[in-house]
Order: sequence, then C-alpha cells, then structure tokens
Amino acid sequence: MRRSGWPGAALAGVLSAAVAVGVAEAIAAFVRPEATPFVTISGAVTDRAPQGPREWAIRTFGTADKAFLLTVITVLLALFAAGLGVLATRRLRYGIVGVLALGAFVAWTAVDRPSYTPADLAPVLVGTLFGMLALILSTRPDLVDRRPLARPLPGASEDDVREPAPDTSRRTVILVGAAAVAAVTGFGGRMLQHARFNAERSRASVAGNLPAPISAAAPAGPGLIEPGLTPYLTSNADFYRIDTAFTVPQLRAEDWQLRIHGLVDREIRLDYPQLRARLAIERDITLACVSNEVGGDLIGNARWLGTPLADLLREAGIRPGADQIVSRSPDGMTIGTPLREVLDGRDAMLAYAMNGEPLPIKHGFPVRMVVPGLYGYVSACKWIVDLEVTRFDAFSAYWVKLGWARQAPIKTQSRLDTPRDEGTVNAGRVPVAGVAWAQHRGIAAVEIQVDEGPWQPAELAPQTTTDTWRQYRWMWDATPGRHVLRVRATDGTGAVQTAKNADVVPDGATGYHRIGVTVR
Ligand SMILES: Nc1nc2c(c(=O)[nH]1)N[C@H]1C(S)=C(S)[C@@H](COP(=O)(O)O)O[C@H]1N2
Ligand SMILES: [Mo]
Repeated sequence: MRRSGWPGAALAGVLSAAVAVGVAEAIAAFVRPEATPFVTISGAVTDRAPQGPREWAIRTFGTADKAFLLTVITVLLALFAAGLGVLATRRLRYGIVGVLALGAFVAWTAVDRPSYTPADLAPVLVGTLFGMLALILSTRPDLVDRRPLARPLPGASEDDVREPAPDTSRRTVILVGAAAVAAVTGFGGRMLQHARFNAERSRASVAGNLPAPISAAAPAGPGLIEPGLTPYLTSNADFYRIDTAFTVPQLRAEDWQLRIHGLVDREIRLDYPQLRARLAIERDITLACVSNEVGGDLIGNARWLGTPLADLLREAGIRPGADQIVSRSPDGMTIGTPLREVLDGRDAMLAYAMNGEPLPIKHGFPVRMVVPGLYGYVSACKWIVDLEVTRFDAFSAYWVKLGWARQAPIKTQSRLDTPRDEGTVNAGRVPVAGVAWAQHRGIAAVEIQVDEGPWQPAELAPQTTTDTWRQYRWMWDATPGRHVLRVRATDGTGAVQTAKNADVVPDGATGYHRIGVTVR
C-alpha cells in the first residue's frame, strides 16, 4: 500500500488507543471500575506526584483537580498513540513494541494499586490486545489484504503490482470501524460498570428507617441570617468533597463489614445492621480539610448520625502501647488517627447518616469516621472497612508518607463571607459576617479590623457545641473609599488566632483572612 501521510497514521494510532481504552472499560465492567487504565494511571500518578505540582493542581483547580489530571493523561496518551500510529506505518514492528510498552506501563499501574488483585490485569491485557489489532489493521491494511494479487506484468516485481491497489476506502472503513468499536465498548462499558457497581439502590433501601439517636444534636437555634453568610448547616449537595478516589467506591450496605483488629484483645467484625443496632448519637460537627487556604471553602458543618467509636474500641480491648488507629477504605486509602483524641471523651463516631439521610456515596456511604477537632486526612475515613489499632512508629498513613503531619488538630480560623472580596458596597451600615472555627475548643470571640483601626468585637450566633463553626456578624459604618477588612477569632481556651501566615503543608494554614472592599 502507499504509505499514507502522517495525519492519517496519527489518527489510526489515536483510534487504536481509543479501542484499547474502550475494550478495557468494557472488561472492567466484569472486574471492577477501579481496574480501568484511567483509574490505575491516575492513582499511580497521584501517589507519586511531588508536593509542588500536587499543591499547584489543588490550588489551581480545587476539587476539579481530578478532572485536570484525567485531561492531562488523555492528552499524553493521545500524543503517544499518534506517534505510535506514525511509527507503525513506517515500521510495524516498532509500533507493536510501543503498544506493548504502553500496555506494560498500564499493567504496572494496576499492580501498583494498594487494592490490586490479579483480576485487575484483565482490562489492560485484553485492551492492549485489541489496541494492537486495531493498530495493525489501521496502519497496515495491506497485511490483511486477502484479494488475489494482480498478475505481474512482465518484468515488474510483485510490489509494483500490489502498490496501486486502491485501499483508501478500506482504510477508511477500518478507521470508522475502530471508532465505532471504541465508542460502543467505551460508553457501553461505562454504563455497564455503573449498572453493576452502583450503591445508590442500596442507599435508598436503608434510607427509610434511620435509627433514632439516644442523644440528639443540641438545637443550635436559627443561627444568623444574612445574605452571603454561610448557613450554620451545610447541605449535603453543597458539602465540599476531597478524596483521592477517581471512581467513587460503591459499597453496598448489605455487603459492608468492618473489621477492628491489631493491638486489641479480641477482633470485632461488624456488619451494617449490627452497626445500626448499636447506640446511636447525633452530633453537629464541622469537618475541615488541611488543604483549606485562609479564606477557603474546604470546610462544612453537618449533622452526623452514628455510633460512638470509643465504645467499640473499648469492647475490642486496646492493648498497651497502641497510640494510632489506621482506618482503610477499599480504594486503598489509609488514615492514621491518634487514639488519645478518639478516647478522650469527644464524639468520635462511625457515622452512617449526614443531615438526616444515609451518607451520600461521595461522602463515604455506607459508613465513615468523624472525629471532632482533627483535620479530615487524619480522622474522617470515608467508605471505611477496616480499623487497625497500632502505633505511629509502626505505620505511616497515606498522607503522612507524602509529607503531611502525623498529628493535625484543626487550627483556629475565621473567614469573611460578606461583603465579597473586591466587591462594592454602599456607604452606611454594612453587615460584615462570616464563620469562625476552632473545633473542640470552641469560639469565644470574633473581631473585625477595618484598615489599621482597632479590633471590633462581632456578635456571635448561639453556640451549643464546641465542635462546630460559629457564625458572626459586625455592623460596619462604611465610609466611601477603599478599605481592607480583616477578621480574627479567639478560641474557647482564650488563645487568639495567630496572625502568622503559614502554608497548608504540613499541618494546616494560618493567618488572617483579609478582603478589599470599595465603598461608594
Ligand atoms: N477513603 C477516603 N477517605 C477520606 C479521604 C480519601 O481520600 N479517601 N480524604 C480525607 C480528607 S483529606 C478529607 S478533608 C475528608 C473530606 O470529606 P468529605 O469529602 O466528605 O468532605 O475526607 C477524608 N476521608
Ligand atoms: Mo483533607
């Protein structure tokens, strides 16, 4: 055949990769959604990304950091595949070696996942095979040309005869076929994955009869109402989400089991009905992410229903020397929590409901941990299935290995919600309002400073627990011009929030939130 130009060859490479990915998606529907190439590659990259780029991605894309990573992977894969297409057209052997190398790399990312089982290799192996086939067919249609050769003219070589055979149409058919296979297996595989591995029905089936708490969350009153001010309770839909899961783990309540083991006198295994049959408590607890910048919104306050964790651990019998509990989810996350805080009387819980509904799947259905006063990465394991009582010097959890602190109590912080940063307001009485938090110490005071003026005490919403944020409001007599507003809080121990600016790494940001406002 005539070696067609490089755009056609590149397209053939890209479509072959699409076939490989599509077939892998379809096979994963029979293994598990976590075994698709995109998920395993993303996982391997996430686990190895150096702190700098990781921070940059979170800062720049926020909770869209996963979408960003998927885009980068897609673009790189397409470029590599295009190169393979061009290569295969010239030297098929090299193209095949390239496909095998890519397949081997993806297989390695699958094996690299903490939750790896051999079945996870099926999608990449079958996908690679089909991708290779697609590459051969689309770059060298002559190799599968079964038509009898035209009789050579006297003196002409066989090649001369075959060369003019019209095959652009065959090539087009092959490319269109590859695109169709990729689309059908890819989208079909996705749909099948969703149908087979979706916990939504299980979640609906346990929604009707949530246990009544033996001790309810203390009613906090109506809270402060002010346009732009964060409401006291965050709805499930508005609650921030932070996790490393590229496909949200789909655990069904009826399959769920928690194992408590390690440095304990007796192992405990608990299924979902057993968990819900235990004493239930309901608590308002403000969850915060250590990656929350000053003024950021990686924080939310929910009403959690669950069972006290300390009771369960005591039933298991904690052996001397233990100082950490490591919680695990099926996607391989490990979260290390100090035992001391869990046992010190605070409302550490295994939660199964959030704001009156079973936990949303994204927020850990069927069960997650919540510990007031500790950042999420050291306390709030979602989709929890395993609790190991151990020692800090025996095991470092996921984020700790990546350079974050082992111990991470939430730092006292405050945020200005209204007026908006860089907004414009009319001169006169302007409400300045927001939230302040110092979980498990409580908020005793919030003050506002205008320009370099004195700190002014704000009005606080009633507080019934030290474990939540607290709304505040201060009425400002705003005069025309440009002003800078700052806020600071004092916690329940009397300690004033530090003015010192610190980055989120390794154990949470500090500094005062400040905004610029134009008054006209
Ligand atoms: N299984 C699992 N649990 C997890 C995480 C995770 O990546 N995987 N992230 C933690 C972090 S860093 C935070 S801040 C909270 C966020 O909980 P949310 O997504 O429900 O707001 O979950 C924690 N629990
Ligand atoms: Mo977090």
